Amino acid sequence: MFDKVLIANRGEIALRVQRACKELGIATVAVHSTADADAMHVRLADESVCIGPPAASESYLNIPRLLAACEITGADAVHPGYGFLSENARFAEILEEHQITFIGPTSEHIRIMGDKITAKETAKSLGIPVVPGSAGEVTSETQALKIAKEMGFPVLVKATAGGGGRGMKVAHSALELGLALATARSEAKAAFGNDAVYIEKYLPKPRHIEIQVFGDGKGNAIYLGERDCSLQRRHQKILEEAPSPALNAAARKKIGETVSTAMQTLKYRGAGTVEFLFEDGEFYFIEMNTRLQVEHPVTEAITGIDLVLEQIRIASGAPLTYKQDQVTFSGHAIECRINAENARTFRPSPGQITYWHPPGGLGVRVDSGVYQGYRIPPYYDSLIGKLIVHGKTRNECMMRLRRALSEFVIDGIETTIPLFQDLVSQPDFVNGMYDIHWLEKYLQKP
Ligand code: MV4
Repeated sequence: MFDKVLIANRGEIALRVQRACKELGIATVAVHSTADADAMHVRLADESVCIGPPAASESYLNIPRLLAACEITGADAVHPGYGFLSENARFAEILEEHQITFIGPTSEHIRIMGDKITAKETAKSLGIPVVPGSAGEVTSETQALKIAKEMGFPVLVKATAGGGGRGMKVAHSALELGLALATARSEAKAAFGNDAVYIEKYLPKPRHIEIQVFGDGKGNAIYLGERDCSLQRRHQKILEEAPSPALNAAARKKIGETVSTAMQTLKYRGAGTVEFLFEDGEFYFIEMNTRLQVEHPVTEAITGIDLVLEQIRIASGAPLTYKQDQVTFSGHAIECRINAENARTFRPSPGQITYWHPPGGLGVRVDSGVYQGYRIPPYYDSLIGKLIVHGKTRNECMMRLRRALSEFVIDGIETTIPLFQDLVSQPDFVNGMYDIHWLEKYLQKP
C-alpha cells in the first residue's frame, strides 16, 4: 500500500480523496495555487505545496510543478481526481517513468478512450452497442452523403477531437449536409486545432445513462449499476440519479454485463464510466471516461461501496474487493450540483460565504470544500458542493431531497439551490419523464 499520496486537484474532490487516504492510513499531500492557500483541502492535508499562481496552466495543469511537488514530498502515488490532468495520458506516463503510481488506468487506455473515433472503434470491437455511423473520419461531402442515405436522416456531424457537445451539427436532409460538414469542420479547427469529423445517426430524444465499471487490470471487472445524467444544461450535468427511472432490472443487467465483459477483455484497470445514449429501449455508446466522475456518490449511496478506496486499493495492486454477485443495489439516490451561480441566469457568483449551514439527517450527504468565511476564487469552475440524498425508494429520496434543500443555507453568494427547489416539484421530473433536452426547454419557458 502507498505511504503518501499527492492529490493533484482542488475543491470537494481533493477532500473526497483525502478522506479515503486517511481511512487507509495513507499520508496526504495537497497542492494548491496561491488563490487556494486558504482552501479546506490544504488545511486538512498532512503536507501542502504551493505550485503556482491561480491560472490552472501555471498550477493544477502544470506537469513539471506537480512532479516537483512529488519529488519534494516523496509521494509514491498521485490521485488526479476529475478534470485537470485526470485523463491526460502523458501525465500518467511521466509519473510511471518516475516510479510514481498514477491512481487510474494505464496511459494506453486513457489515450484510446480520449479519441472519439478510437474509443468508438474499441467499444464496437468489444461488443458494446454504438450509434450507427461512419467507420471513421469522413473527408468529403460525397462520402458523407452516401453514408447518410444508407442510415437515413437526420444525421449528426461530430468533431473527432470534440467533447462536451462542441463541434456538433445536425443535418436533417441532404441539402443541409454540406453546410453542417463545413460548419462542424471550421468550429472543430478553431476549438481543437483539428478539423476531422465523422457522422452518426442523430438520436432526437435520448437519455444520458452511464455505467460505472471497475477493473483490476488483470482481466477481472465488475459493474456498479448506472447513473442517469440526462438533466443537463449546455452539456453541464446539473443533477444525477441512480438507478435510472428508465431502466428495469433486466435492461440494467444486460448492459452492465456487456460493459463488464468488455472491460475484462480490455484488461481495464481502475474506475471507468461508459456513457450511453438510451432511446426506445436501446443503448448507444458515446464515450468512455477513464476517471472518477463528479457524480460517483450516487453509486456509492446505492451500493455502499467507496469508489475511491477501491481506486487506491486497485492501484496498489490489490485484487477487486467485490465479486459481481457481492454488488447489490439498495434504494435510490439523487445528487444536486451546488454551483456558485445565479439559479436563473447561471452567471457565476464568486465571493465570500458569510453563512454556511448544510443539511443533515438520515440519507443526507454534503461533499464540499467550502466553509463559513471562505472566499470563492473566480478562477476555477463554479462547483462548491454536492448534495447527495438517499432513500429506500425514489419517492422517499425526493421527499428527503426537498427537505434537505429547504435546510441548506448559503449566504453571501448566489447558488443554484433555488433551481433544485423548483425542479423537485416539476411533474416531469417527479415522474422521471425527462430526456437530455428537457431542462433547456424548461429553462426557456417564461
Ligand atoms: C449525440 C446526440 C444525439 N445523437 N449523438 C453531446 C456531447 C457528447 N457527449 C455527445 N452528445 C450527443 N451526442 C447522436 N448520434 C446528442 C448528444 C447530446 C447530449 C448527449 C448527452 C447528454 C447531453 C446532451 C446534450 C445535447 C446533445
